[in-house]
Amino acid sequence: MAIEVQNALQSEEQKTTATVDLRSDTVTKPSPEMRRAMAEAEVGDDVYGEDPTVNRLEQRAAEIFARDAAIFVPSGTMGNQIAIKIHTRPGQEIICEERAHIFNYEMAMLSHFSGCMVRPVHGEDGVLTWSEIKKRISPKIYYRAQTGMISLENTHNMAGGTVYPQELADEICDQAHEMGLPVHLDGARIFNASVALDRPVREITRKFDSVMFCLSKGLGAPVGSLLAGSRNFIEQARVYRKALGGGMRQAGILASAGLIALEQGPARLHKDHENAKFLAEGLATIRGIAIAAAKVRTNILIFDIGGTGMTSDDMTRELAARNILAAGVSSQAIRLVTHLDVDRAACAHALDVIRQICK
Ligand code: TLP
Repeated sequence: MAIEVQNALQSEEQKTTATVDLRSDTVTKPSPEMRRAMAEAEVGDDVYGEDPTVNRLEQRAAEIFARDAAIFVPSGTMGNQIAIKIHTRPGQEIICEERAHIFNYEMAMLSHFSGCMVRPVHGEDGVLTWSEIKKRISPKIYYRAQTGMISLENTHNMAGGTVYPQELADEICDQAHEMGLPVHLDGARIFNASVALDRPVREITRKFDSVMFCLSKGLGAPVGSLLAGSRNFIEQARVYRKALGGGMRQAGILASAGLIALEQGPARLHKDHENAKFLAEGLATIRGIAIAAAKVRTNILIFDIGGTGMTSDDMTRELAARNILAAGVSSQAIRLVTHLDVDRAACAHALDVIRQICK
């Protein structure tokens, strides 16, 4: 067969093969049920507190997390940054793991908006222990910047979706509170942690002063996150959300999809975890790829491709040309995230393509 014809056929085949998007669980599209709910949502002006659907979502989130109150925010970033603003004063330090989202992917907003600095700590698999944190807490001396808060991330995204052992998280909260330090939880994927630990979110988050979680990741909503905490904390959060331009008016259209995500999303996350495990175990058998498959417990996996001789740019480009989308997280590491729009067959296909590319 002439090369041109072969190429044309190949590219035709590529066009017809559905794209498998493993870049993030943020890429999910709203289900038909969500779209219907959005079209029919009862709405009002949420800046006046008059959107019944937003109010219902906030109430349900507060109930599920056993908190006084919760507030709907457009993004996880805004939820985290509002919490940081409330917990700290300018000139203070925030202790978090060195790969934390608040430190690396939130546009240095904790310095810009809250006037704080990060005191990063390395934790094996992204998990901090009190003994490591304790060493980084500033002594109470007037000429040292004071520690303002601690922030943990569960699951830990850039450590590969790792889960906090509950006793470690509890100990950090208890000890920090003894010293008068608040602890925030970046729980963007806390429902994934809850499934992995087989414990309800209210239980695994109860000692934190504030919790942010996302509807728009594994739970499948198109937009939105919630910040939960005490009544006083949420009252302050409302002020800062408005200040940041997050007062969203008839946001019930978004909250209606969020309610479906919150009520129905968690029950299917175990499938994403099984698919991630399947991918990790498959990847571990490919020469040149290194991954600790046994550590993959939720929907994120990060693998090293140093042994293939390719950079992550090379590999993601090769994959994209075959309709598999993956994200490079460093020059030699690639992240895959499973979610409700990729099933087992799609994962098996992605694995085959990666295997071919590595040959
Ligand atoms: N994470 C995104 C990217 O920003 C990296 C992703 O694709 O995983 N906390 C954690 C742990 C997150 O992973 C993210 C988003 C956020 C906060 C921020 O959420 P959004 O994107 O809604 O601002």
